Amino acid sequence: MDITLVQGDITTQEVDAVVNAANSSLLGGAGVDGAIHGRGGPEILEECRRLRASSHRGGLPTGQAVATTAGRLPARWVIHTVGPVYAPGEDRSALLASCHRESLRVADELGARTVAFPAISTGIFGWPMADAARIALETVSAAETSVVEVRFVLFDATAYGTFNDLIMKFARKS
Ligand code: AR6
Repeated sequence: MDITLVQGDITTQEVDAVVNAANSSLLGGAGVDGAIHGRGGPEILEECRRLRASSHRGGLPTGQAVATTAGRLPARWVIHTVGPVYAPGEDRSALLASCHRESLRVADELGARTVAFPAISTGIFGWPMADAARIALETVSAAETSVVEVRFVLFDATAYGTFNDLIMKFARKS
């Protein structure tokens, strides 16, 4: 699997699936979630509401993932996952790793070969970028998946730089 990095907006990515940093309600929010629903249009929310009325009555638990249409986005699917809120006194890294693993598992079920991830939990949920980048890159590199490209889409130059520095370190070690 290739791991690639781009700086930009995840809603413009031409990939099979984009991962949404959602919340348990699945009914939208700010940040990436707001951008995906805003640009993808109402079909995504309609499908989220159907999930809430059927398989996901209690919402989507942290660390899990579920797919919907991508509406008007260039992608075919949105894979919604719920990252953990950062808590300095508690190690929630396993949940952040699980978001990445579960999103790739759902991608495999869909037959998605190219998947774009945002830096889950690093915005409103407050996770420090360098630590989130390490967890994301380690988890994705170790995943057994048929996905051929995982593209991390970083919103700003600082986030891009943080991911890029880590990728370089990984490359030097291997
Ligand atoms: N494309 C790529 N990255 C983006 C974009 C974009 N269009 N917009 C923001 N980012 P966040 P979280 C970056 O807050 O921390 C929502 O309300 C952003 O700079 O979107 O997991 C949900 O409904 C940051 O680095 O997600 C939840 O309630 C990263 O994406 C909550 O926020 C993630 O920031 C989830 O919080």
